[in-house]
Amino acid sequence: TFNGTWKAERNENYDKFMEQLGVNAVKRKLASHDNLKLIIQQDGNKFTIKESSTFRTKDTEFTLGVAFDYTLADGTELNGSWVCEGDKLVGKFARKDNSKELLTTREIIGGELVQAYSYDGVDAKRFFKKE
Ligand code: MYR
Repeated sequence: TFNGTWKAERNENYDKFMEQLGVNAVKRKLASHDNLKLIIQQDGNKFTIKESSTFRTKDTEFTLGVAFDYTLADGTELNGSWVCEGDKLVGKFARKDNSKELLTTREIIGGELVQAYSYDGVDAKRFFKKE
């Protein structure tokens, strides 16, 4: 289950990933230790994600398989959806400004929530520990 409060602990290749997205160096530096916390609540096909970081707090609700709009902390707008594949959540989003795909997955590995990201040939991961 994804339910719980998850705090970002470490990143893999996240700086390169953000660079590919076009995030400038100053913001990337801040974003690399943004104290991101996700409070995830799943009720059947419905998810509520309460996100908080040094940049903002944001509540997002979505239903698996149903597309929704989501704005990144830097203002980049996405549209897409999450689906469930086995024990994995798979998110397929596209940037509204250039239509390029942003793929992301969430899975629990060894008690950690691992979120993987892929954009324009660059892959990254963030690892979250349960609070
Ligand atoms: C959610 O489930 O938390 C809401 C929808 C997430 C959409 C995809 C998130 C990609 C995040 C990329 C971070 C890049 C930072 C510049």
